[in-house]
Amino acid sequence: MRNRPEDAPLPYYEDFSPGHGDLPPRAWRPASDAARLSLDGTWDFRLSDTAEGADTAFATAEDFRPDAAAGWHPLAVPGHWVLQGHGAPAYTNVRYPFPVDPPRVPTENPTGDHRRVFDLPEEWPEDGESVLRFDGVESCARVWLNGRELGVFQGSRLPHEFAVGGLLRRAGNVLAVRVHQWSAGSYLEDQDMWWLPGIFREVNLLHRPAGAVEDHFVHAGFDHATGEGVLRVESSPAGRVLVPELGLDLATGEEARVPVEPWTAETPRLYTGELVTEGERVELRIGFRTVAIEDGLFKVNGRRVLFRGVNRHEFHPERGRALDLATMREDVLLMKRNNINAVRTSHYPPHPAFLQLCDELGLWVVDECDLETHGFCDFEDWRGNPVADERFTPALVDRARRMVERDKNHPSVVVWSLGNECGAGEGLGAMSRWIRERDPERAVHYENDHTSRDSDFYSRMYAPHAEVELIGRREEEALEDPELDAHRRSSPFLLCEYAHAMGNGPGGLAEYQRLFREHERCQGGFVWEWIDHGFPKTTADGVPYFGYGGDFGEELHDGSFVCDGLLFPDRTPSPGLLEYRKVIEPVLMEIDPVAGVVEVRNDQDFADLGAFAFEWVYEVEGESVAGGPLTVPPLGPGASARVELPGRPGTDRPGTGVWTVRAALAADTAWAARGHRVAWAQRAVGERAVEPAPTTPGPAPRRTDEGIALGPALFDARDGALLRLGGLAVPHAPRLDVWRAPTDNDLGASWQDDERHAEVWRALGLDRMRHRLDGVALADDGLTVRSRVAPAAAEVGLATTYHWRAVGDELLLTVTVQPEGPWRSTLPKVGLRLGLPAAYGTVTWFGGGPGEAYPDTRQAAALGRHRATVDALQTPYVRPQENGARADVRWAELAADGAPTLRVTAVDEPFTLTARRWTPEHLDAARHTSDLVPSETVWVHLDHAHHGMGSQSCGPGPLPEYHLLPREFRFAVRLAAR
Ligand code: IPT
Repeated sequence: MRNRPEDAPLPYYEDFSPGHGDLPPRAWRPASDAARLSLDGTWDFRLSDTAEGADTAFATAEDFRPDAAAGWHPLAVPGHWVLQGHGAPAYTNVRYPFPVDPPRVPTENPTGDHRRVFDLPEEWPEDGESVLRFDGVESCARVWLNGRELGVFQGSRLPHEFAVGGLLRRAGNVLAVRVHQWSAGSYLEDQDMWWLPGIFREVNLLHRPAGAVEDHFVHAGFDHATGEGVLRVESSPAGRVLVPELGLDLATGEEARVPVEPWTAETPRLYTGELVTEGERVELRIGFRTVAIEDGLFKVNGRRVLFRGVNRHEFHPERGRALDLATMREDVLLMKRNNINAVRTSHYPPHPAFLQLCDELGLWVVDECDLETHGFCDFEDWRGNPVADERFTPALVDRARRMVERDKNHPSVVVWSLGNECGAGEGLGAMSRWIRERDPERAVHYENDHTSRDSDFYSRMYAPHAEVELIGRREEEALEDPELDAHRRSSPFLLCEYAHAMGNGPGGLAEYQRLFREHERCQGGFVWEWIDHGFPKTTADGVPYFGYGGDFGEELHDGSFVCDGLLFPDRTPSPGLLEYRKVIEPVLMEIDPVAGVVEVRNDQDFADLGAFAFEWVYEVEGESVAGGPLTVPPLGPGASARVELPGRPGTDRPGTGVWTVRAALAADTAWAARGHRVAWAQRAVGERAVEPAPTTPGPAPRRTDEGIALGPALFDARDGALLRLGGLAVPHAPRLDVWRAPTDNDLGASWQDDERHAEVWRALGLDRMRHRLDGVALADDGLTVRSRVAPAAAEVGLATTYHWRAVGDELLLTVTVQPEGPWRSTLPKVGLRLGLPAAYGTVTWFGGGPGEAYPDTRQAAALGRHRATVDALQTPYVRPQENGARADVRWAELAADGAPTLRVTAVDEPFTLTARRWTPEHLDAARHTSDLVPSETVWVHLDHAHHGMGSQSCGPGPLPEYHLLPREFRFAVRLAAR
């Protein structure tokens, strides 16, 4: 550390300004005929603890050699050095991981010196200019080429370019970049994610021939009244615009009107063209569409749009935010295949190639600026907030400008978002004014200033259903200022974040979707968030798991809050994604088995149903009886029709009959193959959906030397516990269970005012219930075991009676639960827990599946016959918690090689089935998946009721109808070992 005189100006990395020396921002282009040299690859790298800990000879000295002995190592660029063995990633959500004193940053400021030597390719032109382009560097860079300093910049996820033509040599160019992890810019980049410094996007050298395109702006509107596209391309310098497919050859600045197919996320029609100037040909991908706020609605091409969106951070478990093209493509394909039609680029402009994929494959994009100052919310009235500090305003406007200029030619981008969670301030106004002036053809979004003064939307995050409904009716509470209130009340409504997908959940998606369909003002939302940001680690014994905040030596961190996505870190879809996919299906179908019809509604905004083929299937007890294609007219958007089903196929197969209708892609598309399922509906018609309790009396229990014998079973004479059923010795007899390993949503977020359920449950002791035996009674109608289940130190309890009867080779177990004392909390669940030997590793069931389902997350579960191993039934939430329940089960069989199969049949009502190799207590104690060690027992849960999931890990808890309140419960199952 060198001494700095007291009165010296602050260094560039503590400067409020965005930097100096670089060129004005301009449009990103998919392709051009100008030469380009990628500088990606292996660079030399050295890490220092402080910003000025090492001298700058690496950048300026002609004879410098990056010696291993002097701490130089190879480093992959693009990449984050903390993911390549130098330092460590760190996670905080709201809090800045350094003292808050803008624009100052800590002396401990990890600084990476990057150096790369390159030659120009043979064919690199001698004439013209050359530009050095950085697509993303976190958080502040100082750049030298061939010993000459080019400038400095801040603004991590934004492009920065320098003119370098005069400095280039044919061979042996030395590019040196000093990157500081912390800068004044860090105060503007307090997004909820890992802090990952480095040159994490490409570095390119771009040739700029004389007369090359400096910048261009494609204006491609769609006049929905005439069906014409309206094209005008601004360019400097001027040139010509060619769109052969439309027969267009016009001058830049000139307007053309031609009949076109419009661009929408559902029909992403792009026209390829070219912009030709004297020195360059630049590819154009033109999508004709017009965005408007009209009649209080956000419209594209004259129609209201419903966003079925997600918030997407850039994340890859090995590469952090240094995403490759294949991963970006995978994200877009996964979104499309899961019926998602919109993405908010939380909370920074993504890699530009991602937007190109959105153009091509069709997603509405809310492009968000690289801005968040959330950490200031912890101080009184957001004291010190950079968006309310005019010294930061130039940097804010610079960020808005870099985003808009870079991304302005993407048809998929329909909304500019100023940033996330910055409270309110004039700096936001300055950004919004700059954007509106430069691009009046898109809408502007900002959420965190609830007056909506700088936004075309009334936008909220995590608003509960009831409030969304109120807003949908334009009946929200008024703002004090009548003018602002009038503006906000006439604005369309968005949930820029909702349904916090952390761990098990989110619950309540279907109910939100209903509100979006009912109220035209509610134009949908963006689930928080797309992917879990978990980094792979291994235990000392070599067991892999995903790490989260606190696993990397951070002194301050926010734990597993960084794992709250619809995808697991390795991009495996979580049950939450499957649920969302079902809830946002583009076709709604409702089967009326009595009338023999299915009501089909096209729930898309633009396309007709022509892309889909429909089919029907009739199954009995999960086995197909008949099926075939279903002819559905190509209904327009919003239209519906009643379509006749064929007559119910005759069959003598006994069991529950189920109609299923499905819509699938009729032909291959760019994002999925023909046959890919987009929607389905089901309806059971069964003669015996669930068996009623048998009424015929069975044999009476009797005491024997071994215990109490009842039909096929033997019970312990002292406590009435089931010991054996037929040939199956039961190691752990069924008994009442109310505990589940709290989910992130059960735990709730620390800032929640509402009751956090798991906290109440644990305080009450529901995780340590004791079972007191009150009596074992034998009677003609069976064996009755009475008990009281209650935790220490509590006056509440559950009087529980198990009544056993023998029916043929089966046992009928009826359980009654009567709450005692002043219960004031909900229950996690009510059900039975029993243990089988570890060999019981396969489960077959007729019920909901194939995946897990809870009361408010059960839309995606289809009634059918499913089969899985016990291991495959587990959902590997990054932080272990309750998971894996199969709902709506009519019967289930647990099988082991060479041992009798246990068959459980639902009586009166279906049950929820869970089987795992550890107990809820083990699950509760585990911090990572690697802590879950299989035991000698397969624990089987036959649950009668569960508390809902909700979304309280950040938003509202389960809706009241999904609260599991103590009351009298009575439920029954039949057990057989065959
Ligand atoms: C909201 C943030 O905008 C988002 O970045 C993320 O942190 C999310 O919450 C939670 O995962 S802010 C929240 C405190 C309302």
